Amino acid sequence: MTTTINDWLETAAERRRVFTADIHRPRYHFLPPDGWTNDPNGVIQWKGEYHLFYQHNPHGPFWGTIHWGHAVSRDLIHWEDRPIALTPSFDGPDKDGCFSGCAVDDNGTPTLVYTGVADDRQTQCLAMSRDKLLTWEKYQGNPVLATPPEDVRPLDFRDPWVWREGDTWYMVLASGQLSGGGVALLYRSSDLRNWNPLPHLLTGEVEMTGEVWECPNFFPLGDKHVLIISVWPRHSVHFFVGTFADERFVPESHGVLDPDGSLFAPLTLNDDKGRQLLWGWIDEQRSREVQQSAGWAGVMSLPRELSLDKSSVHTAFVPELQKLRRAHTRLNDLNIAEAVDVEGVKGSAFELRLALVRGSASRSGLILARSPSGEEETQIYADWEKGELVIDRTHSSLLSGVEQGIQSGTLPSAERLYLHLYLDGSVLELIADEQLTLSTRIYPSRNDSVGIRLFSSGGVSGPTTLEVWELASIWF
Ligand code: DQQ
Repeated sequence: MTTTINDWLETAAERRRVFTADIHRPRYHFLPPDGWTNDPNGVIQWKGEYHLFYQHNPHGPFWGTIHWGHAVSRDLIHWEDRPIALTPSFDGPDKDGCFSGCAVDDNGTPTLVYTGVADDRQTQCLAMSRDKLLTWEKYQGNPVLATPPEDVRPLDFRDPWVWREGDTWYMVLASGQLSGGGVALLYRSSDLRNWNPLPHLLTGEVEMTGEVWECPNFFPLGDKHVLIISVWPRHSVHFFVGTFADERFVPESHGVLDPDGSLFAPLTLNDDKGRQLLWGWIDEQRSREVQQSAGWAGVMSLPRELSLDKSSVHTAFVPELQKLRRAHTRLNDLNIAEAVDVEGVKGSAFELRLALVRGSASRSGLILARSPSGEEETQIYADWEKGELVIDRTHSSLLSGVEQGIQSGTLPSAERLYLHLYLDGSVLELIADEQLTLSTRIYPSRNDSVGIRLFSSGGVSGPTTLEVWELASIWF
């Protein structure tokens, strides 16, 4: 078995090396060696190691023939590939795809709970590992839950989220109500194999949270419970904070994660440090043709830690990421009257922290991935008058077939901005004041689109502190 794994690792490394010169491919985010990925699946800690599974098409960089890929990490940052965990079984209840789900510890047996798709029917299936999560055997009695309730859309019945309380297993599934609006379904079991329905955990209204929900997460955070759902087809992520008692969830507040952003279908894990960690799928923002010629598509977000501030979910990048820091630049007490080049810092794989006071400016912020004469650049700024944090990709790329829109979210403060940002090739993730997260993709065409600037307009912003660290690759 050891030889097999080593062979696999070598092959995976070779497949990764093919992309060494691809300036859009991330260097310190996790993504499969090649092909397609979408949702994170089954994140679990086992004997101290983090296991990340993910929706994967090994046959090409497009959604289809959905498998579960697998990777392992000891430190949350460096990942080692593992062989594919789940492959659709010819003639099985998952013959058309192994859709999203979770991983649980069933009295010492690692167990995946996932949605099998066959002829458009979605049912819930199990797979177990007897060799430390390396290979997976599907349960002979699959599917373990086959029939959706009568009041939901019969072809949307997926993405199990499972946890245990005492001797009882609970499962939340996502669907849409026939009467309109998403729904989180709740089930109970004593053995993971026989499931009984309970009253729906939560229903939504179409206008607010769309028609169909996907990928539910339900977990305690602080003294509350949080339900996270992803909305299809609008691709937005919502959270509800409330109380859970006597198998009933009463939401008290609602918010959006990554408004307008590329992050979707997040999955969380409560790790052995007691942290609720979150990974999401960051999708491509370029045409299928361009994805096809790139040879890869989709990437996992960096891990983030969730916390609760009153009734709001806050997010922060995990401190383990600091391991990747290399060359460091710090600029203190700057007053920014117009555009200022940040000398000596260049690149497309860095971490940046910006603390900025509004002053008299109407807009202030950063320009990244800028070519020397500004043909390509991405602006990230506080529009103080509108109260928005904006990512403007209008001039991010001279290429065709890539999205170039403007994304924005509500500024947490009217007077100051504290920005924590990671750029990694085409992946841009930022968190403002732990409250607003925005994730997006940029695809500059030029190798020299690597400049950084600070700017303000309509007045002077300051004092400003900027710190930038070049970051190491996690692969070679
Ligand atoms: N992706 C999976 C589904 C899930 C959707 C299929 C969310 O299980 O609902 O690839 O992106």
